[in-house]
Amino acid sequence: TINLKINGIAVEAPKGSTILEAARLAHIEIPTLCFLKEINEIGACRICIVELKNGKLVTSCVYPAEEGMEVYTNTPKVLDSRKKTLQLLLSNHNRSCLSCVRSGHCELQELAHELGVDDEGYYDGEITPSEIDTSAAHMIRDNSKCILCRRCVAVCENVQGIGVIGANNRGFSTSIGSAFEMGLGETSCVSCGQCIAVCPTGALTEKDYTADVFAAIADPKKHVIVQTAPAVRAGLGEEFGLPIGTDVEGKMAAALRRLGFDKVFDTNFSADLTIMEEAHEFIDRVQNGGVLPLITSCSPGWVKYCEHYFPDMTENLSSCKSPQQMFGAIAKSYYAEKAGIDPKDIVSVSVMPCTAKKFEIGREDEDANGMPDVDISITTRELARMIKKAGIKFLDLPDEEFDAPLGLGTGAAVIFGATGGVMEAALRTAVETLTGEELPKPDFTEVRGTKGIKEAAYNVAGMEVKIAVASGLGNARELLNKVKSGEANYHFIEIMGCPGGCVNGGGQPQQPGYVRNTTDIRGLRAKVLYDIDTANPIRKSHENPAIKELYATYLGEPGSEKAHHLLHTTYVK
Ligand code: HC1
Repeated sequence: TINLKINGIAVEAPKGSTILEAARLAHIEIPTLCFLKEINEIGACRICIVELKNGKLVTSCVYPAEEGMEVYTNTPKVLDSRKKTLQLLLSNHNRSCLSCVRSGHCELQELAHELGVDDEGYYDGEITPSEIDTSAAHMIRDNSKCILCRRCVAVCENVQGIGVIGANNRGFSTSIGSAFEMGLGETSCVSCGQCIAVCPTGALTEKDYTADVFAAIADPKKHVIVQTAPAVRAGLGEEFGLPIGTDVEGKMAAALRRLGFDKVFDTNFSADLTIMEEAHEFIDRVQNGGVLPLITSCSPGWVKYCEHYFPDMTENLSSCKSPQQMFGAIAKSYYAEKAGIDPKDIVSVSVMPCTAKKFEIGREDEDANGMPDVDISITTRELARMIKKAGIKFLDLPDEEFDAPLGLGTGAAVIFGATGGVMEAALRTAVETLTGEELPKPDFTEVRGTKGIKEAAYNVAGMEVKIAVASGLGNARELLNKVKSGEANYHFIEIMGCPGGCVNGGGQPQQPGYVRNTTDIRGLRAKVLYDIDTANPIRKSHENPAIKELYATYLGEPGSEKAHHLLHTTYVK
């Protein structure tokens, strides 16, 4: 360790700490803007400036804490420097805070309050000309609100390994965008939305479809149903001030009912259905010499990535649609028939922690009933916006249940939202199917946890089954390159596009940089899902009574012709 003084207080910090980290040990949070730990450590924005004993100003996010150092974080010189930095940013910023979707939880706005920026008109003048990019299916870039912190560039390049955005031009004309000023929709962006998740301002936002949902609900001719992804219940509460890692499943169901949805269903139902189909597909490929490893296909960012970057591996992708899409296909066939509703009158809405789901609903071969399986996909953030707009007092709501039958899901389904969860759910069903015996306990703990790549091997009915799990596309690339080179060999792989899985999806509540840098957000949210799993009396997809009935009365067996028509899809190379 090393010993230093921060604002006159003695601090002992681990060797290798930055001043920012050492200050945290003294319970002082130095403001940051561009800094994202291990992702964007460029010391560029200079908001985190501190003063050394010799009067020198240094950027604390990258400057090493040293033995005997004396650091001051709040001198007039420091505060003045931070304010000037902020004023420079604000002088080239579209300050339409009243209408900005990030107002109230914008990191720039928060700093402006903290640092006492008091004359907004002072910053009037020329700002770098920019156009709003709406070309992508899932998001909007408004560079008039960009502060060039480069967090989006770093997460796209360093975490996802994609790199479709970067800085164009120089000086006052600098802007973030794609090469040759192409629209994002023209690039090989996979719609994961991790750039939105890290953006400190309103420069990057999902395409908002909340008005379409309100309009559908208000239309008396429409039967509007909603499904909620596993991970949404683990994130939504943050939008209402609850601590990260709060389970709001019951309040969420209550809120959706009060918003006016005709039926409040759950993607967990169709996650169980996905397991039935995917476990069957896995066993079939193993027993009949099919293409292995089988790779999961429920994460649309990952599927698009596979198509763009590993096109020779699309045959490894499971032909199963994602749970979102399976839900939609079943809602407009089985459910419509059962309820006596013309599927044309159904508006199928999904609430997802994901922005790529907005892209997925428009993919080819996702329209089993001659119409889109899902009509509108909104993010966790958009749902929160709707609840607030409707004046629903979320925190005061009682806990309510989902509606039957498409609201019934098992513990296996809810863990889909955390990396490793799909694999664990599939193993619970595949192992029992292959052995014909009940598992002594359904937990496959080797595939849990937020590590980027996980591996395990299981002896199943005399066969060694090797599996791997990767989350985040940088990790996916690493894993797949090993598979391609022959360095690693597996039977079954789970890949999720976002690091940590859907709990950390691009549509989840945005947490500011200082929280992201200090909190295991994905771990806390994942714990919610594992706790729900443990508490559920039914923890295996094949034991879901609503799924059993669906097969018994409608689909026949997993992999049947009808199941194939409704629940499976195709990929482009
Ligand atoms: Fe996911 Fe999935 S787990 S992809 O992460 O397979 O988005 O939560 O809904 O479809 O079930 C997302 C989450 C979600 C699907 C399921």
